[in-house]
Amino acid sequence: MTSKTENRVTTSHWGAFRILTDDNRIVGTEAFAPDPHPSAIPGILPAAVHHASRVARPSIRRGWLQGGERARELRGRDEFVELPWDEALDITAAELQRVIAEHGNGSIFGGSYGWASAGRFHHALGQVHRFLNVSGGYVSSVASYSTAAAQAMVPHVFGMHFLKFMWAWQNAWPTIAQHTQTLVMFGGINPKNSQVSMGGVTHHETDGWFREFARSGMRRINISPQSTDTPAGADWLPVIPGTDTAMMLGIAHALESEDRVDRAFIERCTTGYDRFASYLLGQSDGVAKTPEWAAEICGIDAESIRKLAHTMASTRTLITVAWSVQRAQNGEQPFWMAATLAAMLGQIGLPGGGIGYGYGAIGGVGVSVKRLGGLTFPQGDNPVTDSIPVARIADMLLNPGKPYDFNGERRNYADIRLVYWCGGNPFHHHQDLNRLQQAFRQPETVIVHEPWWTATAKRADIVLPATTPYEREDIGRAMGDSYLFHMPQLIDPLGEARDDYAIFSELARRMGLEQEFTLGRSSEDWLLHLYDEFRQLTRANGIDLPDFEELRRRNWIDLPVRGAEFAQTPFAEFRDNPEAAPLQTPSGRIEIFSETIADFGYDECPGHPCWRAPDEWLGSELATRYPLHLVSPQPGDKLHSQMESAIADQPGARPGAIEINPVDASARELGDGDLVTVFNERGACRARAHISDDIRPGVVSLPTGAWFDPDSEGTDTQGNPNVLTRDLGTSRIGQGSSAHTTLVEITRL
Ligand SMILES: Nc1nc2c(c(=O)[nH]1)N[C@H]1C(S)=C(S)[C@@H](COP(=O)(O)OP(=O)(O)OC[C@H]3O[C@@H](n4cnc5c(=O)[nH]c(N)nc54)[C@H](O)[C@@H]3O)O[C@H]1N2
Ligand SMILES: Nc1nc2c(c(=O)[nH]1)N[C@H]1C(S)=C(S)[C@@H](COP(=O)(O)OP(=O)(O)OC[C@H]3O[C@@H](n4cnc5c(=O)[nH]c(N)nc54)[C@H](O)[C@@H]3O)O[C@H]1N2
Ligand SMILES: [Mo]
Repeated sequence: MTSKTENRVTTSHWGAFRILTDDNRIVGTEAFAPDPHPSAIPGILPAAVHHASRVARPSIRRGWLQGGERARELRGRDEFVELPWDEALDITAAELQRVIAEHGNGSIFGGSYGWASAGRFHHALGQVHRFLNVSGGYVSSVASYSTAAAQAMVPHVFGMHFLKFMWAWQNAWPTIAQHTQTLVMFGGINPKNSQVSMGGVTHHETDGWFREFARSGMRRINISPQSTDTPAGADWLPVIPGTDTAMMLGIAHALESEDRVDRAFIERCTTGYDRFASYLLGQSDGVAKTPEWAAEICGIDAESIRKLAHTMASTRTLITVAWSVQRAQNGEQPFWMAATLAAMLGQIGLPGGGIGYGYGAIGGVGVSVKRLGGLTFPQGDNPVTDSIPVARIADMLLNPGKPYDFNGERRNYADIRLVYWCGGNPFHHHQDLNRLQQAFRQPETVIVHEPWWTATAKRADIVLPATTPYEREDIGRAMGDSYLFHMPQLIDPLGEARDDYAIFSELARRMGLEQEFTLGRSSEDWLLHLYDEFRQLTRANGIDLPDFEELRRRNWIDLPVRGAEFAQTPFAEFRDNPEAAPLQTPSGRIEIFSETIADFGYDECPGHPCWRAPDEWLGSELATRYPLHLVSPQPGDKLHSQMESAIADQPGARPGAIEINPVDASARELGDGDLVTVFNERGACRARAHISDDIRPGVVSLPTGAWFDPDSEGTDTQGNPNVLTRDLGTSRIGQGSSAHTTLVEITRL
């Protein structure tokens, strides 16, 4: 590396930006000119990349080096010994070999969930999975914290993978702008979240589209505990968290009892409506799900529910549901019920009508691009077939061998001896962190690659310092985006940091697997190889790309794959002729009743969508002790826990701000900015009160993102909501994270 580079553009999960360097340091960032609404997130980058919290050298925990059962108890409290790379790699490779020899590859957990960083080759998860695959395999994890309940439920209802639905079967923004008259948003469409997309979003479009919707007079209805969940100007129906399904049932009842259901669509394109209707009308359980019934539960009055039903039935309506709504106990239900409601309106398959999931959750959803695929680092095959639903990590570590149910299957948790994490921060992302801390004391060894001393790195045994994207060369390219980026190396690696690929290549060599892992390729060889494959793919699509040297020179290329001409109307063919273009469900139609699900025999989820009161919500017994519902959305100023140490340095930033309604604040004699303790039976954290009318009474909001850092009493000092959230699966269908099902109390410090 030369000590000075020209200022080049790179990309990230939060979009492209220009990096200014001086003397091997990142000194600033600038917006990428073609982006109409660039994210402010890169502003923190210079401070974060060079922060004192970077892992400087390979580090191994003293108690682990000394060995012995009881040393595990010290995990998280012990000190680390810095070692030269060669020694640390020898120790790591030998430990992997020992565990494999003594317990088999089925005792290694390599699910390693997390967002890591953008870049197609140096993607930490792809790297660790390929490495563990060539080493004989690992217990993996399926689905995501984002959408596990949806990933289990949507295939039962629509006969396709949720990710396929999300990327290829949704109305694009231009279609919505042209045709939708009423946009009904459960959980909102949040511009703070659409800053981000996996692998990047170059044109931040959401705000622009919402300005357009406002200009055209589209009705926008934000059904959410926070008014800020949708760009300003929408009507706000401040629903009680966890009760969307009840509200949807109230709307459905109004449609059914006033004969506004599209019977022809129901007849032609769905199955099982009658059995659902018998529940809706109370014939099967004696409770009619009237708007009045719903109002009692969801906190939105019956008149508003009826009015909304009329509007939806008389205008082109798109119902959207945010992912957050399914990150709750029985989170499968609002996704199923919203589909049922859309089917009752009969607009599925019409442009700008029907149902959509996850608009705004990430920036790429709704963008009209031709999706090309390609540029994937091959992970190989995993000889171990065992996996867990991703959010069941603590359950698995605490309960080896124990049976559990998942989407109709009975499985048993593996007996895990070694955990390998690369590109994620479970002590930020998992629920009930005190429980996770116990769980992380179970395995014999925890290995982490990290650029920073995160809460997870601090709770590992072996910590290997990884580079950030600015310290290596890569290619950037994302779903829902038209751009291709060369991501140049801008500075030398910090400290002794190495690329994940370099670390795994060295471990593979020590384990006699170098050729299998690298295929004899250097990083640069891989980049050339992946790019070459991509060029062939684009050529087959009529797009000629320059060679890699030229891509390096140009820095970025906007591929001709974005524009209104790539927008499609999802389900149009199916709607026209369901016999000729059936869905891949057992019935070939939208399943309002699913025999498959009914046969699972789960009482929390019969064969049709239903309302089941969660264990924790404002209507539950527990609310007498913990009367505030905690929602824990994504942070607006960053991505999850990334670059947290630099954020935490900013005056007043930590502990994080918890939003609270003036009514609840005054009942607790809280002033704006007061330091508070937020607590329940699972744990406690500090926070700073932020009093606001933008949140409904009875609900408080504390974003994720802080690094868990408990004081001697166990109270997290930074404001990480996950010391409070519950660690139970959404249901036996999805077994997803139910972070939003959480009650708390707040006191002034
Ligand atoms: N309460 C509550 N909790 C939640 C949620 C919620 O709504 N409420 N949301 C959940 C969701 S949807 C998600 S996706 C998760 C997000 O949780 P995570 O994806 O675990 O969060 P990140 O902070 O993005 O973690 C990525 C880590 O990878 C590291 N990293 C970056 N680049 C590299 C690299 O090149 N190599 C290596 N080795 N490491 C790298 C970063 O420093 C960071 O520590 O949180 C979940 N947790
Ligand atoms: N800036 C930024 N953007 C991000 C991320 C980030 O870390 N930073 N993370 C990305 C990731 S990984 C994901 S998965 C997505 C997540 O995208 P989402 O899941 O859509 O977003 P959240 O921010 O978790 O929650 C959005 C809102 O849902 C509301 N909500 C909570 N519970 C309920 C409920 O029961 N009913 C209703 N109606 N509303 C409810 C809350 O008021 C909350 O503000 O965001 C992505 N975008
Ligand atoms: Mo996510």
